[in-house]
Amino acid sequence: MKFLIFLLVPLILAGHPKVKFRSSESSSDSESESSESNSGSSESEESREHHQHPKPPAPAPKTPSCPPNWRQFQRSAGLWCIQVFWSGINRYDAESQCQALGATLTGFDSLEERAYVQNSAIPFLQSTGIRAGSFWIGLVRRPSCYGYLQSLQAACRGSQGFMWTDGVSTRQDLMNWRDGMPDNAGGNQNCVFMLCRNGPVPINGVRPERFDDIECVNPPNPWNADSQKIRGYACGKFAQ
Ligand SMILES: [Ca+2]
Repeated sequence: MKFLIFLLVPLILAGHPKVKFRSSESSSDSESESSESNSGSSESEESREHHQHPKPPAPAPKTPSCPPNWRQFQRSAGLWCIQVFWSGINRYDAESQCQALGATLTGFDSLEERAYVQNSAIPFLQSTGIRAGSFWIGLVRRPSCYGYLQSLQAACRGSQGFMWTDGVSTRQDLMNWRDGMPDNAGGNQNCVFMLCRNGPVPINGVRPERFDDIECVNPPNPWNADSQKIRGYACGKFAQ
């Protein structure tokens, strides 16, 4: 009988829920220990890897700036760079030259930008003995205002008929027309240049920073030949 009890007690205990529970708890503990031990091993691998291949320091954020010889201006959309070039080319070629430099013919977002183009012209005019000349800028007639009769429509009169082409400038009040302009004389004056001069006294009515609407290619020089002659163009682009 004692022998039977000795055999039965372990069998009963094995079927007891408490025994099963403890067995499961113990298994869970061992899994958890195993998982912790794995995680510890993974950390040490990472740290070993870190020692073997140190990450390079993150580069400092680059502050946008203008290339040498480009003057920078703060626009609300970002830092804008302007440079004036000397050449008697037509408006389309001037735009291509600007684009080759990652720029475009510049419009104006401030009085300072406009004055800068005029002032940049002075050394060139002084060095050549020319008293006045004209420079392409990023301003054209709106296509909906092409043609002499169309340009007389109310929506096309004065500055309303023109748009800046640099993709940023919007201010109509900076369109500084020469007296009597824009006039679309001949009905094909779809581009605009800015008159620049060397010297404080108006020369044949040419005042600095004044605009005239003019043919985009081979503009005629009916009078004031020097002032009407294309001497250059002004490019603009965002600082990088
Ligand atoms: Ca004109």
